Amino acid sequence: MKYDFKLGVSYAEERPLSAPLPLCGELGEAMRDARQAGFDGIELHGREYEFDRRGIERIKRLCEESGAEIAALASGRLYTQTGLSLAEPEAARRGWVLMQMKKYIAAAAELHTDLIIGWVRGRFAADNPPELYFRTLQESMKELDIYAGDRQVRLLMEVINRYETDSFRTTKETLEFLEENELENTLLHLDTFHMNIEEDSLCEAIRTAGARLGYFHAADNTRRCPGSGSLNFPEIAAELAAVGYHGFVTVECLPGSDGRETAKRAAGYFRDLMRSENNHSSR
Ligand code: LER
Ligand code: MN
Repeated sequence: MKYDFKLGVSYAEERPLSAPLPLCGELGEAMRDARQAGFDGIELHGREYEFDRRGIERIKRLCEESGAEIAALASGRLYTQTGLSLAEPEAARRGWVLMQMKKYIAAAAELHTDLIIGWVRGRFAADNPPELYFRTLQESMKELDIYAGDRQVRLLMEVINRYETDSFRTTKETLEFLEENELENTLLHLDTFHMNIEEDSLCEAIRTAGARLGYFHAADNTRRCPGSGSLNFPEIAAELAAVGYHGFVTVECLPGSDGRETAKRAAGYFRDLMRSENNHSSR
């Protein structure tokens, strides 16, 4: 079976070493490093206000100069830096969050990329019990799904493990939410690190996602560099190919002592894996 994925790597201008972002620092330099290592694109973590006219023009120019695509934009920092989520029980606060999310979506449209919806979903709380949480989140997601669809942007709903979120921890649960709410522009985003904690079988989860799979994060079982641990990436890649996935496989792993080296190793690992399968299947 032919592997036809694009390779991406996660990046933020600044990051704590505990964040699973291999690349950081100046964006143009990170894009050049990513391309040299063998990646097609870079996933950008940032705040919505950074994507103003000037910010977008700069990113476009750097993409052109380096040949890097934007694999996706990530919205998690809106939540981690403000504590506000798409499930805010208070209407004015939720309205503000939606307005910021629309800025991310507008930026994604200009950069021809998609938007990750992960931590910004928020969590249950004493004043936001599950029933209210899901009702509010549904409203938010329906509004953003239409807004994104009108701009040819896809929303990528990341399935995240129980230690970081209260819901959308499995592929099945997340897929049901998308289907029940008829979110036509929202796709599943799987991450091998979270899947290894929550799913009985990683390959079965990929099959469950099937054609609704829109984005994929790769780290090994320890969340270190793919290929360093016990996850079976040849099997995972074969399953991605079997469901017809052609999107980005983005390395979102811990940087270790040298994030650039880690990124290089991860790209090399996936390039070898793809090359050997593609040589084999063309014989
Ligand atoms: C969270 O653990 C995660 O996987 C990220 O993609 C969210 O920023
Ligand atoms: Mn992830």
